[in-house]
Amino acid sequence: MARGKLILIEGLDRTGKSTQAAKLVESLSNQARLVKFPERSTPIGKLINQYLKESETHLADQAIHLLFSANRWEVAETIKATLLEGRDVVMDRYVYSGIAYSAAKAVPGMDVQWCAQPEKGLLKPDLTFFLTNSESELRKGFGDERYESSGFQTKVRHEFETIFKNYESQDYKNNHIVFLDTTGKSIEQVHTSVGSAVEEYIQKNSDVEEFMYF
Ligand code: DGP
Ligand code: NA
Ligand code: NA
Repeated sequence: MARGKLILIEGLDRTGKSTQAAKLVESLSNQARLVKFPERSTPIGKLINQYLKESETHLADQAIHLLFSANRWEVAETIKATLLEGRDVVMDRYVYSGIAYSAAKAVPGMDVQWCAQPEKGLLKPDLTFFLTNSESELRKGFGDERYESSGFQTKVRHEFETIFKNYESQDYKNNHIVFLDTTGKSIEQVHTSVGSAVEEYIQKNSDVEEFMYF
C-alpha cells in the first residue's frame, strides 16, 4: 500500500488557513487526518497555550521557541505512523510558522538559521501551500492572543516572505510549494485551487515512498 501524503497549509494570519485545512481533510478520501500546530492538548501544548493566552506568563524567547518545536516532535511519530497506514495528513501550520514567528522577534542571535535548527529531522511536507493576502486584509481584526497585533504581524509577514524566497532550495520550492494569494477570493475558490493542486500532485507522485526531512 502506498504511503499517505503529508500536506501543509501554512501562511499569514487571516488567510483562512484553518478553514482550508479542514475543508481539504474532508475532501480527501483515505481517512485523512488533520493535525493543527500548536497542538494545545499535550503537556507541552498546554504550556504554549498558557503563554499565548496570558500575557503575564513569562518565558524566554529561546525557551518558548524550543517548546513550539518540541510540540512538533511530540506529534512527529504519530504523523509518520498515520502516513505509513496509507492515510494522508493535513497540517495547519508547521515548521515555517515556527521559524517566522520567532525570527520576527528580532532577538539577537535568534536568526532564521538558529530558529530552524531544532526542526532539523522533522518530516518535510510533500506539498506546502503558502497562503498570502493583501496587507490591508491583515489589519481587519485580531483576536487577543500574544502575537495578534498589526505591528508584529507585519514583521511575521516579512519573515515568511524571506523564508519562502531564500530558505528552501529552488528545486524543493518548484516541486513542493504552492503560493496562493487569497485576496478577494472566496473560501470555495481557494478550496478549489488547493484541491486541484493536491489532486495533480498525487497523480504525479503516487508511487513516491521515501520521505523528505528538514
Ligand atoms: P494558531 O492556533 O494557529 O492561531 O497559532 C497560535 C499562535 O502561535 C499564532 O499567533 C501563531 C503562533 N505560532 C504557531 N506556531 C508557532 C511556532 O512554532 N513558534 C512561534 N513562536 N509561534 C508560533
Ligand atoms: Na488559525
Ligand atoms: Na491565533
